[in-house]
Amino acid sequence: MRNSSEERKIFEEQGFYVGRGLFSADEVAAMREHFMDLRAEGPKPGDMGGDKKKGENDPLNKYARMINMHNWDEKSKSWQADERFTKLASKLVGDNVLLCQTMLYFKPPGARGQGLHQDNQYIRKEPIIAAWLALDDCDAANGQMIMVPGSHKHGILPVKPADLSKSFTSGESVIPEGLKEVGVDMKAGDVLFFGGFIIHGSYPNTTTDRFRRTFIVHYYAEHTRELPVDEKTMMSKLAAVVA
Ligand SMILES: O=C(O)CCC(=O)C(=O)O
Repeated sequence: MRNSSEERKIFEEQGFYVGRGLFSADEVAAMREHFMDLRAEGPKPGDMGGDKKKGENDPLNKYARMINMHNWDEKSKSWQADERFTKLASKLVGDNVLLCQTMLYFKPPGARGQGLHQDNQYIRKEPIIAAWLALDDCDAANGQMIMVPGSHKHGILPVKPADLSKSFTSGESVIPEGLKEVGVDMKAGDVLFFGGFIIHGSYPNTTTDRFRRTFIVHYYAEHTRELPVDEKTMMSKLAAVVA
């Protein structure tokens, strides 16, 4: 096992850190079952899904992304506070962490991914840190996470429209020249930690039979500050910027 200064060095250098095997097979199986049951109950507050016009042809209409489940689901409320997330997140960010949001991506076979972005293009507080728990094994075929190492050293970057045939969200980040995308293979139970400035996202799930489910918690560092308003770097202003 690495000590905390090695973990932090890796996080600061590449912009992310993968904690391997932090959750057991039984724990992730219980989470998968719980969230599939919740999804089967019907719509939940804040669902973000597919293209309604496409009906059953867009799998995200049936498996919309859930957000802020901790507000109405006791298990999510308890899982987001798990010390395997909070202790490592605190070490990596160098401060105590406070809950920002919870999310659950189902990413069923055939689903689109999410255009590459910086979380700070959505959440205008810095620093923040995400803990992304793989509930299934993830690889290129089922739409693993894509990271752009080193992009976190470029500050907040401009946004542009995403390719909606590949992304269920409408914006993506401009990627600084010379930086390369890397896919992160993960096993169910691994946790990917990443900060608000690193460019990341995912491509479609091209399999016919494998979900790529993930439970994601974003935390604020206690010393977090507001990022200044700057329309060209804000996803919420994208329509205005491109209009
Ligand atoms: O899971 C994905 O495909 C993208 C997740 C993401 O962008 C995030 O958690 O900030």
